[in-house]
Amino acid sequence: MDEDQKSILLKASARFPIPPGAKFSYGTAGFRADALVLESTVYRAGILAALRSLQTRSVTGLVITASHNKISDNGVKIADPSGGMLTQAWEPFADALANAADSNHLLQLIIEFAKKEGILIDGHCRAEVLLGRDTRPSGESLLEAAKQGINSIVGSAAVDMGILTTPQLHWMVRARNKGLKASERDYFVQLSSSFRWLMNLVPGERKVTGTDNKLVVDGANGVGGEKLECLMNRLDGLVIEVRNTGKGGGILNEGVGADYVQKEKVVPQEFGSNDIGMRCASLDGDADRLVYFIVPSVSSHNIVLVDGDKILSLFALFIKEQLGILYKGVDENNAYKARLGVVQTAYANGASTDFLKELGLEVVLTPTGVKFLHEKAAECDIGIYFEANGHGTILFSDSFLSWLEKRHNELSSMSEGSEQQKAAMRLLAASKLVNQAVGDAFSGLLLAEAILQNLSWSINRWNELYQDLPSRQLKVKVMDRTAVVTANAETVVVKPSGIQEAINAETVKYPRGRSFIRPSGTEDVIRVYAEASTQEGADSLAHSVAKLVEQFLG
Ligand code: NG1
Ligand code: ZN
Repeated sequence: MDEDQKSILLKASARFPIPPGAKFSYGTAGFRADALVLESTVYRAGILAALRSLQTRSVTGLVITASHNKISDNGVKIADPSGGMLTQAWEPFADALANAADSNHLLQLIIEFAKKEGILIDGHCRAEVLLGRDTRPSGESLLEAAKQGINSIVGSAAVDMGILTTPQLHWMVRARNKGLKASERDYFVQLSSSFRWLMNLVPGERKVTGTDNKLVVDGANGVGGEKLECLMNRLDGLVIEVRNTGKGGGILNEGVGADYVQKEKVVPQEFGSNDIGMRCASLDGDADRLVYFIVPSVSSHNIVLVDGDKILSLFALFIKEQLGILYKGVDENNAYKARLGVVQTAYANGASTDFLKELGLEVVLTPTGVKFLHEKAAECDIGIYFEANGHGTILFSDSFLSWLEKRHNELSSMSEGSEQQKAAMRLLAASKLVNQAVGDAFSGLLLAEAILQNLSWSINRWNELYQDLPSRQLKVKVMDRTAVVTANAETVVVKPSGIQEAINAETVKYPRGRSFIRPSGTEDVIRVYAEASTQEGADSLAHSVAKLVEQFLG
């Protein structure tokens, strides 16, 4: 690194001192904290995104969002050249950068890391980072900090893509590195055209009109609400009414949004008796999560939740059915043996895992955080992953897609209009519709809608795929959440010693009881999950386990 570069870094970073006593961790999905303490972290994340771009000679991304967290929080995460999350190998460096005590330490860290990773910071190689942010009021100034971080590495360009959903930014990074069109308009065109393609394959007698093609969406008063309004104008065969767009004075994620609906299982604001029986859905604050719900009656504030597990089950069922049609009568030796797999976390409802296994699917559990699920799903030809909270997508391998395209062309010339050819088309259209960079509430929503219409299913029929086991989630504030260490995809606590045995002793008291604890990666709490054959049982088990957490860690 030459002297000019050193002095640029020292001068610029001095403008973003780390707040006294602060400790940052890259966590489940990037850095998150109260927006007031985040400037230095975002500035440093800008440097990191530029270095990753230099190393890979590809475009990277940086998004300013705190997703489902409260409006006063914010966060920053990096998109790798694939469009997925930052490679886990760089997370320790991200932590070290964010916590460097001053400009000199920061410079030293960068020099050492660049040497170790073989990154040439000489001003000759170009780096490019795409930037996006959600609608939080703190977003604009934090984005400025990110730009200054990127510009502190000579030869780097920060390209501000404006206000975007998190999945839009990831999609753009992926598209840019694949040499494809990557504007916001291109994103909307890809989603709406592949949706139209799938809808054109709905059997004639099943085409629905009227209220059945209407969906009411809770936009969480965030970026998703306003972007969905742009997307819906391009859609045929689906009427969307968006509420909680953020324009009506509601507050981001407050009494609204996918996290609130999934965790509290109650009607979000602006929904009520007029929506009884309607197909409703909620996005989270940056539109990478999606859950569906039904308002069952006037008397109750509770909803019937159709969560990420049920979205995954619907997708798995549909893909399996289409593959079955496609392979019918095909000589086994000539068919491409596509490996279809599903990935969940310990938060998946036990009834969903049973259902998927009964379908004959391979189910894998990973720790919480889509970076882990995505990695596992990518090992399959068709890998479907979802967290119960509605974050997930479907990944198609390149080799499967090239076989599918070839097969589709053969079928089109031999038996145009046959069921097999249509199945190939549906799978191709689905692969173009789903966001293969990260989970995306919009592409998930369009695929769910198209599948429901292809199957001619109501949301009630979908909900009846299986009955969720009653569950309860609680949070416990403790002195030091890092004192809890887990293993086996977070299903077992190995530290502090003795607590797992105590949890087991509680769990066996409940029919179909299951419970686990883990430290949150995005909030300063220990999360408790419990499941049992009755709601009273799940509640009581969760409270007993929460007490154990207080006893062992309080
Ligand atoms: P933490 O706070 O680590 O539990 C939460 C979600 C994750 C994931 C991240 C990122 C739950 C129980 N946890 O993580 O699944 O979505 O946020 O947004 O929903
Ligand atoms: Zn989110």
